[in-house]
Amino acid sequence: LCTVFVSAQEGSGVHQFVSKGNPIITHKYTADPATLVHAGTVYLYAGHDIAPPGKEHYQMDEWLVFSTTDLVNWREHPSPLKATDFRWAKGDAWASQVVEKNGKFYWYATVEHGAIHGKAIGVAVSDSPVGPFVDARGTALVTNDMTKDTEISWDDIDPTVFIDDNGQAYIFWGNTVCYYAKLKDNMTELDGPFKRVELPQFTEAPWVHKRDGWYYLSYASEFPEKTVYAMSRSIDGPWVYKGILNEVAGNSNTNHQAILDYKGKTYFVYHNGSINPHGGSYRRSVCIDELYYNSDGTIKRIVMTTE
Ligand code: FUB
Repeated sequence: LCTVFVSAQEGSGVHQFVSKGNPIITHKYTADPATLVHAGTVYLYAGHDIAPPGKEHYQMDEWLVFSTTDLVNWREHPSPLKATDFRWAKGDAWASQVVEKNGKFYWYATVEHGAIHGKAIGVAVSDSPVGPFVDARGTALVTNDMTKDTEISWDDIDPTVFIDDNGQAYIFWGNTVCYYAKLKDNMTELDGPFKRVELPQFTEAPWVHKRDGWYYLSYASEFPEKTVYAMSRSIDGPWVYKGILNEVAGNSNTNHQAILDYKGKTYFVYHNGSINPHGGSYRRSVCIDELYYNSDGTIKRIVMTTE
């Protein structure tokens, strides 16, 4: 891996680096980005790919957090959460997202459950966007034995949480089937039964955002994946498929997006496998490109500056 520029700040555990284009982080492999803006700062949460060269499977033990106020100069904070910080989990720090509600930060994360076969979703909480985070429940929020629609044991992955203008929070997640449910005001319990979202060729990685009265649900479709999106006037649908945002992102089967509004621009944050020679689907790297809307609210196809 090539290090762009890294300098340790004595004693703080925070490292600084300058991003010189895509991928934005080159001193370690980062995947499954999720972004949060808090008090004028962008926080980027990512999984940490550590599969050694030659291992063609995910190896991910912890999540990482980075912050910036210009998308160029970055700070890397000490890892604030590991999969095994959920004591009921046995590993696999897969995709996650952090949201803020009532001054607390809630981290919804995919892990492998230790006792119930398959992937599960936990939630950790902190008073700070950079942690420390602690398991908020002591048990999983969603487990594989709750959702019976598929044969696979990894259908309960990739949580994304969206808080609507009235304060109501929703969690969407899934692989092969996209599920969603309301969250209670405490953010740590489902509020009522979960439902399915009908979407064409849904694979995984849902991300929900809202703009000018439209709800947008972007997601990974097919495999290798492309990112596509649907729009709706209601969070409960019906969702109308609107097309492709980007094609397979350079040398990785997955590209797991987040959509970030910051300082008047919108950004498409995703990962690719472009760092050679080892990159690929299990050694991924976060990238950022601008996202543009058409006047009718639809989204233009992303121009990936790496390709
Ligand atoms: O990083 C592990 C898995 O790969 C994620 O949960 C999926 O979204 C895909 O990116």
